[in-house]
Amino acid sequence: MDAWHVPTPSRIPGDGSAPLVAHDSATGSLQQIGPDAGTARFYVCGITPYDATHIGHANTYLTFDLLHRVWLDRGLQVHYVQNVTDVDDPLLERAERDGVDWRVLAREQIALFREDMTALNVLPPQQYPGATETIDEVVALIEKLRDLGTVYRVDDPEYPDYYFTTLDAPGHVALAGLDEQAALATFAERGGDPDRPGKRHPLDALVWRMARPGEPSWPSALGEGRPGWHIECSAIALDNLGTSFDVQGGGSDLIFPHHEMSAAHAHTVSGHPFARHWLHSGMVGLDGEKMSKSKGNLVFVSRLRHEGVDPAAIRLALLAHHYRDDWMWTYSGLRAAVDRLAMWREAVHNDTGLNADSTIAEIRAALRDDLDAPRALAAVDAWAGGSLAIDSDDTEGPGAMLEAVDALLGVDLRLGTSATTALDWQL
Ligand code: 5CA
Ligand code: ZN
Repeated sequence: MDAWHVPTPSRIPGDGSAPLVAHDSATGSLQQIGPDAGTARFYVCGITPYDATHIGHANTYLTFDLLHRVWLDRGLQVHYVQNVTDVDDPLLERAERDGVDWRVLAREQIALFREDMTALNVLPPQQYPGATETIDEVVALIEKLRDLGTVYRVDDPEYPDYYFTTLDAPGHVALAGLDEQAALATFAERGGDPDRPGKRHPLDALVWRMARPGEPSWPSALGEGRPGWHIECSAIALDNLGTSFDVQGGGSDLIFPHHEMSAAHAHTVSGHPFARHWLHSGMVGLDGEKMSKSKGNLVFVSRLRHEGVDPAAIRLALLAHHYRDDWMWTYSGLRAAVDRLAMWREAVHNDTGLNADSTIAEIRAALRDDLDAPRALAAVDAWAGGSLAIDSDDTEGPGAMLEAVDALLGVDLRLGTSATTALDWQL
């Protein structure tokens, strides 16, 4: 399906060649992320289209937008793929609860997500496929895994679903490093079915679910059914990016089982590592708990936008936190971002301004150091404060900083782009 449109930023002057070092979840250490020349390839797990786009989602896609912008600043080509889980149990359950057609729910939520991503100035993926558009690729992948002896059918005469032998598969790597007890508990919490009778091992992952009455299904050589969740991302990434692409990304709630299982499917079938590195963003919460669809403690980007909050302020409120931290959304944080945005705008539109070169170099350095956005923001704060304080003709205009903040941080400092007020209801 179509993604959304945000223009690729123009290259800014100065030296952007330094590599990016970031925390790789697979090794637990800082690693160089991306090649030194050519094309950087990455896959980020997209939404399951209901309750979108909440601030936690936005934080995750913004994290990978920073990665994207650093790669572009290095002069690399970037190949970015994101999926949409447009058929899966949670989506079907929500559609059933609300008495709407699951396809209509998905379509509306994807449209809203596109609007939110555009407003937040998040650069789009080149491919944006849905699970429902990838059925043939999923089926072909499962058939190959079955030929390798790593997929079997559960012993259930009514619904002999297909499962992947996670722990025994040659391409399984313990990405999350969990012991079996912890893995079982997390698997059960995050959509797994450890207790399903007929499985060979409780951690085996569903790859093809046979059709049930009232559920969507597709005819296939495996029988009429629909894809499991993890195999969807393996198939979409392999099909569009090939093997051993630079990064698989998502929120830290996806490390296990989702990323470990997707990687195991793909590695087993190809004999090559799925991704070279895994990056994960922290979880955003509200009132002391992780923001999640199941708890319903959600703050929506679209609601804030409709209340008149400038999307650039939402972006700054998120960038004020390091991407790996877990943190709680607060309206005082949003207020601080609104104030910061106003100060930055005033500084870039001042007739005078400090030379921006060293600040731009510091933004670049901060982002290359494990995507340290708070450090980059502090550098711009210092520049803006200094620029507003001086009264001298011996200065430069605002152009360089305006372009750098747009290209590297994705924050639009042009005047009159949208409202920055209307927060009084919460503050
Ligand atoms: N469709 C799957 C991935 S294939 C999925 O997890 N969808 S989702 O809608 O539940 O989440 C979309 C993305 O937002 C995922 O990368 C997830 O890790 C991230 N995410 C979900 N909740 C939060 C949160 N509270 N804070 C930060 N990121 C979150
Ligand atoms: Zn995924």
